[in-house]
Amino acid sequence: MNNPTPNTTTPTVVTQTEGETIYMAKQDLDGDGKAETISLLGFDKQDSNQLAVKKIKVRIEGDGWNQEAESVYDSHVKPIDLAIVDLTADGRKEIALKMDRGGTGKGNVELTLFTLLQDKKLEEMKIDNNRAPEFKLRLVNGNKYELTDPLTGRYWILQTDEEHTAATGNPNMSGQKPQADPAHEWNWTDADNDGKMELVSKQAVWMAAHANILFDVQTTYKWDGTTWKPQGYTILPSQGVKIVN
Ligand SMILES: [Ca+2]
Ligand SMILES: [Ca+2]
Repeated sequence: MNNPTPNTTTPTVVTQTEGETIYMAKQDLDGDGKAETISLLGFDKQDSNQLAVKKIKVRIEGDGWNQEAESVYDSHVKPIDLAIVDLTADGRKEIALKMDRGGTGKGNVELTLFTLLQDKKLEEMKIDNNRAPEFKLRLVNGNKYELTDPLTGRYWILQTDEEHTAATGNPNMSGQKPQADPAHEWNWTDADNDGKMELVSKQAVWMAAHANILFDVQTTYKWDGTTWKPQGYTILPSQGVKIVN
């Protein structure tokens, strides 16, 4: 095994910043009764005082596993929660990481998922969450608004109190498109009791910069065997806002 290819140029070894171990655990991920070792490594730390990283690597070793997968972020993120849970109901556990991106208002939390494939492979699992809800808002009368999801045609009648109405810049809200912030919360639950987990995100929705948040939109994603697909929305009104229909 020594010097298998003499006379060739010695390959340049690129020294990478060694990742810092953030988390290590032994758990049976693939459901065969034998434990794997799971390591979570962080790269490109912001400074030495806080664990804000720009890249995360998950490594699985033992029980026939020797796999790595990574997730790269465009800004520094802090891991705030890690769960090992079978989200797709296939007997193999996913690794779910909640990452704090900072930000103003209610904050910005990103969910990063890694999944085990049948052939002892590990890969990052993407969430199809690029479509922020494109609601439309129409003044009905006074401080009542009709909120519509153009994709499904579903609508809600929102009523704002006077204080809230002033803060949102009424009457200019009518006909405008509400803005949705990135998710500030991610969770998973078997909401419809079908034995499979759904992912649930919450995003703050507002009309004018520095104005009050009108409501949180809660989006439920279902695993369809290939991807996480948004299934529908729930409106969670802020203080000073009611759903009246
Ligand atoms: Ca195992
Ligand atoms: Ca699974």
